[in-house]
Amino acid sequence: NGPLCRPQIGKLARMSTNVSISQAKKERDNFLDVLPSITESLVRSPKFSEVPEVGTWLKRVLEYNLSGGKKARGLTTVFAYEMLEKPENVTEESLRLARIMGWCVEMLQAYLLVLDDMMDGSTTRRGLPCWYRLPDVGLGAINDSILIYMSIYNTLKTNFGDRPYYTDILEVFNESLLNTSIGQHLDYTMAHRNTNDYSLFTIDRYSAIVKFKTAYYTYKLPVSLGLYLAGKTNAELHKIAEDIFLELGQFFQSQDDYIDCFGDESVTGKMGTDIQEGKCTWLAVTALQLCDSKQRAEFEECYGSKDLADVQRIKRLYETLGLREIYRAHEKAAYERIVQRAHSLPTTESGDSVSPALVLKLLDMIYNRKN
Ligand code: DMA
Ligand code: MG
Ligand code: MG
Ligand code: MG
Repeated sequence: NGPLCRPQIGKLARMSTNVSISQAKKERDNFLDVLPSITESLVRSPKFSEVPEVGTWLKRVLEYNLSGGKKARGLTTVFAYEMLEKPENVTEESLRLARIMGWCVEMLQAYLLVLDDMMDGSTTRRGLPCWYRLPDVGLGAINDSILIYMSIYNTLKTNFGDRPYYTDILEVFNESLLNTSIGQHLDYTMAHRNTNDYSLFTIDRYSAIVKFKTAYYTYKLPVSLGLYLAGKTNAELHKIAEDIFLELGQFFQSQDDYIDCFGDESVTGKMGTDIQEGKCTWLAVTALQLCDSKQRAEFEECYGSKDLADVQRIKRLYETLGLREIYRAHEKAAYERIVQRAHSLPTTESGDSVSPALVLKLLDMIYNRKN
């Protein structure tokens, strides 16, 4: 067992583990407690009194697609607010609003996942069938995603409509969705090119895809929302946050790619499809960098095939190339780089900055994650 197999990191996480596990559970429970009132308010909208069956349907759509999962993005919103706000302004009421904002990010995530699972040919999500796979849903899932999407804006209007930062938060949601759809377009088209030419599977291309499809809505959005909730509107400050959190988001997606292939389905709750779909993933790009010509030919022959034997051959190739260990080393290096950056964040002209503790907390939340 060399140093690659046993990285001496994650110390930050371990040092405070016992306190933070119960704290994390408490915050998660507090977060979950807010959802029923949000759903109730959406379903009770006068709009549905004419067509109550649609209100009942929306309730089912929201309950199914907002349950399970890590709630990473929703909790990130709450933590960002808590750690960026002046301590004297953090009250039960301000936290309740931050949690509602967190649920709006979770609704954006649910909206994206309903569509993502259709585009990726996925079968399971959070331990259940993907929404579109339910017999009474099917392609109606496309319209259901619109119902989820509109629930974000209804919830924002109800709870934040009279706040001075209302337009800012609408814009940051819109910008995040545009960025995600740019990334999802790149992700989808890279995988559906009907060619065995993998010269486009480069690390630069990969970085662009994951920055757009994941990093913006997973980190930049929640942190920007936390800043707005704390009354911080300075564009320079939002840019400082964006720079560091986009890196964290790219790291997050490389983990997701690893888990898709090497994760335990009973823990991840989703069956991987990246190899079958021919996705431009961290594993595929790294494998192509390491392959000799014979291995490259095998990759070209098997990648993007739904045939189980082909999928197994790609997995064996990944093993032969030592991708598990290389990934561990990548995860360690990415972790250390982000820790270092967190300690040397720039400040705005007025001397404001993002707290390093927030970066470290969010990093520790995902380091070594298995789901
Ligand atoms: C995640 O990509 C990106 C979005 C916008 C949902 P993915 O398809 O790898 O996610 P998952 O592995 O959860 O399906
Ligand atoms: Mg997917
Ligand atoms: Mg996808
Ligand atoms: Mg994935």
